[in-house]
Amino acid sequence: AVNDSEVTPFTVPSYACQRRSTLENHNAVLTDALSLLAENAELSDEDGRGVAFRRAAAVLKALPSAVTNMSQLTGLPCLGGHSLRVIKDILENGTSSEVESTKESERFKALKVLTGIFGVGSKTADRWIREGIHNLQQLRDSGQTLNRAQQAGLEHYDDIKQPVSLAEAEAIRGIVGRAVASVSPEAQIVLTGGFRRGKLTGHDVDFLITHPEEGSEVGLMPKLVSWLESRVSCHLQNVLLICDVIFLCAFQQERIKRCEIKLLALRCRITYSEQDETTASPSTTERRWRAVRVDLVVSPISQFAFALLGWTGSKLFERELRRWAGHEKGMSLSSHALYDNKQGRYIRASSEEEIFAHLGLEFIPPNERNA
Ligand code: TTP
Ligand code: MN
Ligand code: MN
Ligand code: MN
Repeated sequence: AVNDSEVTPFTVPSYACQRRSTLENHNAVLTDALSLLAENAELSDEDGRGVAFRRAAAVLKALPSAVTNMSQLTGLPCLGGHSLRVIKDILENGTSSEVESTKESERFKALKVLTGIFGVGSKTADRWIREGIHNLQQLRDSGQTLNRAQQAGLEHYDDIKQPVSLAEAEAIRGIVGRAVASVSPEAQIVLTGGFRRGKLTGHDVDFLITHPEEGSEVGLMPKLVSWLESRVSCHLQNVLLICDVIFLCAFQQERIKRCEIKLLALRCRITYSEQDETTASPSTTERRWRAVRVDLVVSPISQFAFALLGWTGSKLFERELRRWAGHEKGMSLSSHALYDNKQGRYIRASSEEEIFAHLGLEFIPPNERNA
């Protein structure tokens, strides 16, 4: 047994954007538990509590080794009483009774299933639960009016739930890239979100599109979506991808900010033709059709660096960057701009590195933003 006096407490800076968080996590049991409580709080519209659990989990993710003793946590930031009780419970008993009872609660299970439908948020799910709807079958039988997004979300529920692999993301990158090139040859496209941070799976595929000439990005999104809607098929290296847009939701055009966002799902059939090494003849692995969630963002080049930083995530890393900017630097950071509140002016930046420098932060590369 380790004597308390021999334990060296860990130290980490208090903002997640000051830390390097890789995908390696030595405290997954603890962070899974805290993340579940965060999710439950968020689904119950208790965002403050949700963030507190997310911050606590992020501190544990940043530790260089597994926590074995509560005294190692002395002086660490963002660990409130509630999070510490959960950690203590797990270190002492192997599980946390609060986490276990939350996981098993009918309400949590129903909220998870219902908000898993694209286009259904916690408010709608809560209303349905109060009307006795706890699962997809009860929803189908209830005669509730669903909007188009929700209907499609319900229809493709299993596909949308299934994680997207890196290979699928790259195949979709190929087809969206071809679509972009054909509607605007000079436009550029980058993969953002979790895949840019080095994750091997995701719940969707996120793309950011821009044009080197300011203003030439205007009108690109509708053309791009029409191209995708026209049910195209194309061969890209060893991948045949047939896609059409099966639903297009939550269209958001921020006119003033000159940035367009579309959340959609593509129906994809990805056929990998691999050279069979033993027989030297091509063998084909065909996948069935599936729906994949895709987020498309078009940004003017003047905002590109801010959009790239804002859409790479993680969500907590982004939140912490904005908190740092506001609380420590008197600045407002968004996916469009950085504003200096004291000087009353916008600060330009053409790369992520420049934004970190303006914020007085050491540059953290995407694969270390997995807070
Ligand atoms: P997500 O796609 O939700 O998350 P992810 O890619 O990190 O994880 P997963 O692999 O599960 O898909 O969000 C990607 C980033 O986009 C994240 O940093 C949050 C950010 N974002 C929005 O989701 N909505 C917005 O309106 C803006 C401006 C940014
Ligand atoms: Mn994503
Ligand atoms: Mn996610
Ligand atoms: Mn996304």
